Amino acid sequence: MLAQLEGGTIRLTELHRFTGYQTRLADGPALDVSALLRGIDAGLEAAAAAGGVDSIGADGWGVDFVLLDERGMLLDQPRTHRHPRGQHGLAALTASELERIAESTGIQLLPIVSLFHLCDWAKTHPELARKAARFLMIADLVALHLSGVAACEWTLARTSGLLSAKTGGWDRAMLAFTGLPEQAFGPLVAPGTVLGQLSPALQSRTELSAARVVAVAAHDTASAALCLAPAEDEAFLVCGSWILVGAEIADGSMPLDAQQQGFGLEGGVEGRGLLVRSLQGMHLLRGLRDAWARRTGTEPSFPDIAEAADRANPAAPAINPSDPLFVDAVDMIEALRAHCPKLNHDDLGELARAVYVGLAAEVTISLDRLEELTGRPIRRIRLGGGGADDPVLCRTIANASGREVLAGPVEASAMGNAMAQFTALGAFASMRAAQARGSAGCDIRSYPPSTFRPTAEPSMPYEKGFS
Ligand code: LFR
Repeated sequence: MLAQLEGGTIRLTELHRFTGYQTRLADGPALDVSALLRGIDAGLEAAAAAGGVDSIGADGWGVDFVLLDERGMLLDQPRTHRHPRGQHGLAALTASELERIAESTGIQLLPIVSLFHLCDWAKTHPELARKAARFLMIADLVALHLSGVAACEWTLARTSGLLSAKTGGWDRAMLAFTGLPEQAFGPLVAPGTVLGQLSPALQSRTELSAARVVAVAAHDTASAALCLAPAEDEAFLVCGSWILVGAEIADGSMPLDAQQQGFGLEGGVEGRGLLVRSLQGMHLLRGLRDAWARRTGTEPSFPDIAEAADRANPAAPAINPSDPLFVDAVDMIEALRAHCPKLNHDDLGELARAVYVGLAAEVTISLDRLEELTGRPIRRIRLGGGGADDPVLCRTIANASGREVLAGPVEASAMGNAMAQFTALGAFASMRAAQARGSAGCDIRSYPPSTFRPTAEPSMPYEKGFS
């Protein structure tokens, strides 16, 4: 994304979009790092063609990581957070160990957390584990590729389950759980830190001239929250593959009971904490689209799916999207059938509606819990990410939760990323100042709640999902 500052507001233009860096090995889902970095380089070439840039920053999804040896080579092909090893790592820990992890780190105890993946990987690869010289999250790996500087950006490292919620630094007891050498966990840097310059090799390869590489709020959720800037009586909802429901609170003060209610405390910018619950999100609709395309030979568009859901039988059941069954579902229609046999799996609209209504119900439950935990009423929802483009999702959430949804921008993370860069370059006095003006040009759509509340029998009690 190209970000340009015009009269104090930020304008985003898409330069290059790519996929193809997710792959599947015999043991489960993995990442193709070369494809990822090739896509980044193609983006740099597009930036050069657009006239060049002053700075570059990488943000990305949480919890996925790589391990490098002392020559900077991958020790093993990274598996994604959807890989079953996270579940194995978590299951191997005792209840008191898990309690200690929850207390020290403030994380949600989900199988996707890096700590659980590392525990299992180190146990099954003891030889390789001994050689681990550098642990990096994916956006940090991209920043290393850009700048040659290996650093762990703090909001992103926070998703690993390896940082102390009290000190903000690596938690040595957590590192000990992983069984990796402590030295592999290098310096942590705050969002807004200038890491260095675009490496000379990349400059000549992409024809992009010198640009600063900035560590932004590298966790996409933290960048999105920075853009969405929720007020005291607002929650943020970042709707991508995962849906993150949360509110900003003072960092370091985990409300009592928050983790039992499925929430964790993550890192925001300028000392803010994000009280967040992760729900499975648009991944369910994407999986449904792909499975439908395989069955019928025609790929429905997302607007087609949303429209079909809108017209579907209102008496059909809804699903609980937090069923672990969906995390790594290879065939989403089969997974929906296994989860709820009563659904008509030959009816795309009925399947999609079950997802929409289930998502909206989980969001509503999360918002109600958030109100209780923070003691603050939530009157509005600031919704960013891909879901902001889906009127059926926005309307269903507004109606189910009885709260106004303010939807947009779709590229909330990229906008927050740009805010951190412009602040680091001195164009804004602080990230708060960037928040106040930066996204003023974004198109925000309002979805007021209607008095009609969709009801559907849940196929599984909502308490039973893993979050
Ligand atoms: C959202 C996100 C979530 C993390 C999920 C998985 O994009 O960063 O915070 O739980 O991705 O990586």
